[in-house]
Amino acid sequence: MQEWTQLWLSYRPVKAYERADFFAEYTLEGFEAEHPVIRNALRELTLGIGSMLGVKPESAVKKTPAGGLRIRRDTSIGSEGYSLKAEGDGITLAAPDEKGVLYGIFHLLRLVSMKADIASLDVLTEPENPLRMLNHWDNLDGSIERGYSGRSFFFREGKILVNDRIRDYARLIGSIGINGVVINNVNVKGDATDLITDRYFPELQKMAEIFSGYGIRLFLSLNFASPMELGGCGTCDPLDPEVVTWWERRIRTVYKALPSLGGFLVKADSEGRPGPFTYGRNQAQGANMLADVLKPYGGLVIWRCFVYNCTQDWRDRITDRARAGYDNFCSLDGAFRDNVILQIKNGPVDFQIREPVSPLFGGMEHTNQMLEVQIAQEYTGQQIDLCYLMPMFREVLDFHTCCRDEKDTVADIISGRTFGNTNMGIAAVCNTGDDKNWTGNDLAAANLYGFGRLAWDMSLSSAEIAEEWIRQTFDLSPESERMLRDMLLRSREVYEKYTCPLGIGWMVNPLDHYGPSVDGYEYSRWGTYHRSDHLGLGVDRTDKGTGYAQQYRETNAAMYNDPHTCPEELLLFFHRVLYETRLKSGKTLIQHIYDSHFEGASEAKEMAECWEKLRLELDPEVYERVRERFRRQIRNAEEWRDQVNSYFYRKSGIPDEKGRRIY
Ligand code: GCW
Repeated sequence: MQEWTQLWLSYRPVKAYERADFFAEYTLEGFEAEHPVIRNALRELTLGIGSMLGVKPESAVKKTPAGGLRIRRDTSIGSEGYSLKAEGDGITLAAPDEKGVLYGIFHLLRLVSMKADIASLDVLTEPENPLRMLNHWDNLDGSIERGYSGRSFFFREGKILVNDRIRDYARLIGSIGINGVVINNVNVKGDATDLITDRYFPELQKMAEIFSGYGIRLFLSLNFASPMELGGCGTCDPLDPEVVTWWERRIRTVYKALPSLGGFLVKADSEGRPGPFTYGRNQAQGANMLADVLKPYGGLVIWRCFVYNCTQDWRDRITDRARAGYDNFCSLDGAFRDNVILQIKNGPVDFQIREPVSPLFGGMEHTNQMLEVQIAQEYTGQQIDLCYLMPMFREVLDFHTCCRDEKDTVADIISGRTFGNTNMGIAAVCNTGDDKNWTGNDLAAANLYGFGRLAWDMSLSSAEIAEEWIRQTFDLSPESERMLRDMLLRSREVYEKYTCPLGIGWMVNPLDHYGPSVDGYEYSRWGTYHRSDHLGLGVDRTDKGTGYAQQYRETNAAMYNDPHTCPEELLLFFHRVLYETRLKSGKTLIQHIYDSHFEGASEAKEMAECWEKLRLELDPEVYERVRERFRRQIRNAEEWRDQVNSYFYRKSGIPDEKGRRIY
């Protein structure tokens, strides 16, 4: 029995493919067949084409092939890019480097697996984001923080695993263009602190080698307090010479063992993790100290901006967690070394189903920045509920920050187009684990696939990505493909409808973050309040409230500040609104809450019914696995509907106009 699936790389036979002859032979010009990346690319070509078309691509080095696949070096193409062109009886794949060849081969395999016609193929593509990363929150004991797909395939009981699954993981993510992976949780504790010691170097070397064969650089999360925890220093003050010397020695040893290491991801001064604040230093002083130490080795410091006060008093209405990222970082714009990248969550709070875009995008002009999104569905249904996230990511990427007259979107900024920075990109908190199907819910793999594709090409639409993924993953009739695509495309909105209204967020069960608990965080220290009472709800983040809206550039600040121009889906994020206030739909706020919750729960049921229609076309195991998740989603949606509606009915005393059942 197969221990794990191959997701979109399953290479099912493609019948009657007209262009099988294109793949019978290949030539390689300007590349060494023995280069690890080329070797893997050719191995993949042989595997994929053999399995899909029953043809074994032969090397034609010594002959002059009439057609076939011609792979050649072309340094006029941007790094990691490639072109594919159908010419005569064959195809030319041109690339500037080995990685371009690998990506070009995966592109061809994708086209064949989608049964696309390649006779007039003519593509030139270069990745928009220099860094396209996955962040795993895997712990050394094998658990995964916010993991919904089993246990870690990197770690078990304090040991690093290096096996065939790691290779398949590298193939899968290499095929969608991922070029950097952080394997351990940003909360670095216990054994994980030792990852920068010889205790783990031999396995890390093997892992880095497998990764680099697929164009991927290994990164590690780092414990800022290592000088104290490992080195016996009395401090980890970034300006203390003893601390700097300790880091210099340690990093020298690390790079001696792991010369290809990309660098480190750091969560400092956040949710109890140590950082420069303890010593009265700012975030730039902390990050720059590490950056200087890493500089000689070409290492990067990816420094997270998730820095906020997590011991707030709920009575305090002045402190606003949404403000924290900007308050802690924006004034430091320009103060960071060029090998520091600030990694910024898409929203100002924490990966909710609906948040505005972080005002740090467009706020900082002289600092390398990466966007951080979360495909691990912590707050978006935990890979039980269907929630295809590309529509959300598209909204973030397309958001106009108004920092310039043109090229002002988040996509422009993170790709370096706006300010000309080079160390830029995008990262996702990953949704994988050692479950047979990698992502728990088979449909959640669309988020992994989609993230990689979008990171490469930010002009792809959510629908295009869904279609590609479906075609490569399943074997469905065109009508069923469309139905599944439509399910994916509407799923985020459905989830939003039955959970938190109009951008208010939270209302989840504390700790595990699945299912409703409207007041779960209302009287806690986490700074995530909805402030509901008998008259209304929402947080006043305008100039009369916490002033968060003023962190945006002028046009956006004015738009958010006024409830009439604030996008309605974010209304309660920015404004306190009374239950009887009319929305643009003409409905009152309270009626909107009732209606959207009834709708969301019934749409969840509809999606489950759609899935059931696909039964005969699906592998029974996949069908059952997803069906079981839909059953749980329906229960979850009903629970959300009833708890949220009852809560607001009890607070407001206003009945549902349609007289539906509220408890
Ligand atoms: O949303 C919170 C999660 C934590 C996580 C943190 C972070 C890794 O609940 O589990 O810690 O975000 O992003 O650092």
